[in-house]
Amino acid sequence: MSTTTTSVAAMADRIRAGSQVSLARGLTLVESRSDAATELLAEIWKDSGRAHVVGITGPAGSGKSTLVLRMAQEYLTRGMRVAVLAVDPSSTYSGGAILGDRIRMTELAGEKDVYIRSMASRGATGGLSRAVLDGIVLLDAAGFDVVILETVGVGQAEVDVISVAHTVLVVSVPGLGDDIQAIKAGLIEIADIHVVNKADRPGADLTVKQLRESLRLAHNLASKWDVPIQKVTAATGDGVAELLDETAKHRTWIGEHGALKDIERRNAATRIRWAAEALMAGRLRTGAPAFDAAVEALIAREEEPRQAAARLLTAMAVDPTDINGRGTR
Ligand SMILES: Nc1nc2c(ncn2[C@@H]2O[C@H](COP(=O)(O)OP(=O)(O)OP(=O)(O)O)[C@@H](O)[C@H]2O)c(=O)[nH]1
Ligand SMILES: [Mg+2]
Repeated sequence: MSTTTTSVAAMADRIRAGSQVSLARGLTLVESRSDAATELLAEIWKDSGRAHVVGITGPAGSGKSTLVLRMAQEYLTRGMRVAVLAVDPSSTYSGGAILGDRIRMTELAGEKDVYIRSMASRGATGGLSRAVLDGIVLLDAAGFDVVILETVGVGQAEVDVISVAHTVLVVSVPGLGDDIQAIKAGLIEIADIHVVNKADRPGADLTVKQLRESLRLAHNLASKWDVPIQKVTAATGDGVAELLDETAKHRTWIGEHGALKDIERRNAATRIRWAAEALMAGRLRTGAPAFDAAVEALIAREEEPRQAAARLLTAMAVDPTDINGRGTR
């Protein structure tokens, strides 16, 4: 066993035992997509799969972070451990936004049962959501009952991120114009629960009414889950306990109606596909000896491209250190 392997095993033990310092280090490894991250994930995979993953999305400034903080407080009150992964929409997260999150986070600082972390949504290599998916595995294995993902609902990448969640909350706010932002952003379909935040402002009831109307129009007969619309005021915490009740109800419902298995299958398929693609990308690149040999064989007309590809894929010996997909070897 290499020194790295030994220390990774020790790190996995400390993460399982609830060390936030080790968890933070593990998440940093996962973000850097290092070989050690691949070893850590292999160690810890079997300990994951217990947490309720809750996604929160909605327009910028709709109060998602404030709401997440309130939810975390409420989960604590209920004796549950909660982790938050805030996924920003681009690698250029504004300093102000991070500062804003930090200030609100200090209210929960020092709580051993709460862990809050920001992650860039896209790495330099576009390896975004992989790090987020892997991050969820670490948080899950660390024993958090609930893992909340916060992301701005702006594009497909963010919708992809949020779709790994078991329960998706879509946040709207009153008075941002005639249209409901969730409808404009194409978020109506992905919501398991609609949240109308800033209910202290005028127009909240109108927003609820408009959402109810569009839900009726978009009604999916295949799904029997009746999407609730919950008014909250994250600023004061009003409605947050009810929102947690609805969220728990949804988790129970998907467990009883087979939807949980569907989500797990979809996520497992995504994970395998990504891992396989990363593995192949690492092998099928200029500089990899077998690949370069195949290139020469093609030029010499000794092999046809499909034959060469099939031979390369068949010959692929699985080297787990290639799986992290950095594509640097
Ligand atoms: N009036 C009112 N303001 C709120 C409420 N909840 C949040 N806000 C305010 O809305 C602003 C944005 O809140 P955030 O929690 O940062 O919103 P966000 O959706 O996380 O924003 P981004 O992460 O930048 O997309 C802040 O000034 C909050 O104080 C609420 O219930 N009522
Ligand atoms: Mg936020």
